[in-house]
Amino acid sequence: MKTWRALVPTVILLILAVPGCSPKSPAAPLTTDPAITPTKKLKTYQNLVVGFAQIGAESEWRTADTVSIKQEAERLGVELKFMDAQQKPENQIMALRTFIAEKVDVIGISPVVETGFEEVFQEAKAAGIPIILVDRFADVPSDQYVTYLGSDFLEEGRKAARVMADLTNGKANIVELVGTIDSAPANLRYKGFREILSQYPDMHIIASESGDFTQARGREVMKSFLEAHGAVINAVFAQNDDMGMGAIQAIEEYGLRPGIDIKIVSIDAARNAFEAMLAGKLNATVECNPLLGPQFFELALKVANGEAVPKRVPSVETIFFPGDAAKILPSRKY
Ligand code: GYE
Repeated sequence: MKTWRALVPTVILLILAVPGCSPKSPAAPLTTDPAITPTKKLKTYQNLVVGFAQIGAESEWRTADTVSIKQEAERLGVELKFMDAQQKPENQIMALRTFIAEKVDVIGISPVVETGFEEVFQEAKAAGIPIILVDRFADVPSDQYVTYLGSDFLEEGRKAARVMADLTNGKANIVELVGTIDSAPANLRYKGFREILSQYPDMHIIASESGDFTQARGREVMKSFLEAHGAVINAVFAQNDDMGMGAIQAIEEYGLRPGIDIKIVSIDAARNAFEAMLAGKLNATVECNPLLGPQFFELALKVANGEAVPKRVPSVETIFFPGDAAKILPSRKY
């Protein structure tokens, strides 16, 4: 910093010495030669300021996502203003207003829910600050964000249903633990799951309720499902691993064997899911990659420099089964 400051007078003198750059030469001819046209200085990671409005710490997935974003900012030397909204959209709106007032270069946000962000996104647009949607989508006009980086939630729901059909031979009374109401992953996993299920006349969703993507709520909701339907239930679709873990607890407390009496498929593929698969209590987990830090900052730098980026950047995902768990768990980062 000190060295940089010490250089400032020299830099100014040099600029003034360049013909045509002096503020005292208004009559300097315009030129199109890129070599001598003064251009806006390109941003680098070292002088990039990024505001990130995170959802909270509701799941293992989220914790891994936060670590990935913070670690990558540190590795690259990006100044990161990180805000945890504790699962409240109104906190994210406040965070965005703070980032706008602070004139950050780029804003990243994982919107808790899909709706309610238009006004504040418009404010960012008016201030000339580009927004990158990370992980979750927001239902806003497409000119209010530059790109959306994240998973294909619809396909994850379809994958979960296909696996469930295999596990139950196409005959199932399924209970569903839905994620946060009005969130992009809950909406799309719900839809994708049903899309495939419609091809199986003997697979029925007998109950569906939100467990808000947390283990504690997943356990409570599963308990109430068991109280209402008992052993009629032979399958659980948990829209994330944490709710799946909650379901496992509730099933054991009810006196049934998770993974055997009741098949369970969840989404995320976090460590807790691998451990549960090794213990024979979870039958499959569909991957949803939370390690979005590297892709996010690469996009942020491009966007800050006005480079074109695709409107949609997907993350690569697969499905894991108990047979893969022992091999994969030791190297699993989340
Ligand atoms: O599946 C869940 C988390 O938005 C994809 O949010 C994410 C979801 C993830 O709480 O565990």
